Amino acid sequence: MTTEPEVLCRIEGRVGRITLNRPQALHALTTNMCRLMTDALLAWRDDPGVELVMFDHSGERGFCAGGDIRMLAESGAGDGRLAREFFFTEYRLNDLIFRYAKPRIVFMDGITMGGGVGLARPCRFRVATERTTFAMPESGIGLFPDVGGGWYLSRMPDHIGLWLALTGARIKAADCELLQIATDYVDSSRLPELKAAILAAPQRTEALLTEFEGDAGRPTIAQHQDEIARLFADESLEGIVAALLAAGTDWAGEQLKILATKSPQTMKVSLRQLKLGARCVAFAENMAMEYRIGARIVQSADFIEGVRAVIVEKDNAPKWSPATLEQVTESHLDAIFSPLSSEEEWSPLP
Ligand code: QUE
Repeated sequence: MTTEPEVLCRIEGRVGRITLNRPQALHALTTNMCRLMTDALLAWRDDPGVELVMFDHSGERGFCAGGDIRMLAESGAGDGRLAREFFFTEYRLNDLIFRYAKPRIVFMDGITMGGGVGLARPCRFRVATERTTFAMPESGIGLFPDVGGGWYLSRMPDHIGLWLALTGARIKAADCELLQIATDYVDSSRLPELKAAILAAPQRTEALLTEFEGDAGRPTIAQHQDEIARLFADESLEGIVAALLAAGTDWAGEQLKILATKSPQTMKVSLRQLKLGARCVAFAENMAMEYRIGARIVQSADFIEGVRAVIVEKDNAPKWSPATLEQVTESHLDAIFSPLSSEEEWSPLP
């Protein structure tokens, strides 16, 4: 019996092509997939035959749902070694794509969440389609918006990145363009033709994208941008909740209902992560911070409970601990963000 690799890495013409190939799990990333992609990117870095790197996925459903959450939770419930190994490997890959000297193009044709965002966002050309659904949904499972969320989300205008992190809101292509999550919009029916044209002439990628550019429609976030800017501006989460309560609009009420279902620990971690990420000068500095958080959070009660409630048993009724925002103290957060021992700290690929 032959088993297909979880990610296909090959050279087509002058393009290094990486196709996620774990369709039964919506291409959720495993440590093995991250290693395969890293090895290919390192081999192509100095290969003059490779001009462009292309990321896409096999089959019809979504680009990438995130990470192998069940494995992470099982590991986290034990010694956490495999979970830390996954984050270490995944963040090195995120950082490698970020500083890669050759152009990268990604097709976010469908679900692009969590770990998928970590692959897509550092690409130079980021193509959305009418099937694109973007989110950082980790607050719903007691994880945190990693893979560079501290860097990218904190650099979005009007606190929209914080809103995405706290609520896990799902957004479509036009919003992705507004937030520069996507650089281009192409109707999914035209992707086969566009990909073939790029594979035949990678040096024409930018012109081809202009030629194939479609209309993503109106961004829905625009309607709420002023409200997000005003209501998600406070320095503290308690302040943000108070602002939403005081606003008294339907939209603010909906946001409060959503936040009431999310992990208080994750929400406070996310706020501090974005504050620190905004101040990072190098992307790798942000990733080292996120690795510290990940190493702790993966063994926390909330992550184990969140995966149980949302992914495994699907009762969608997680019991968070600490149960309220007030109970998540600054000293609890200090422990999550504190440096690891020097052997354990994250470092970029040499
Ligand atoms: C938060 C997450 C993930 C999630 C749901 C969340 C995540 C992830 C998946 C997922 C979805 C479908 C699959 C699969 C995994 O869901 O990271 O294998 O088939 O991978 O609320 O972070």
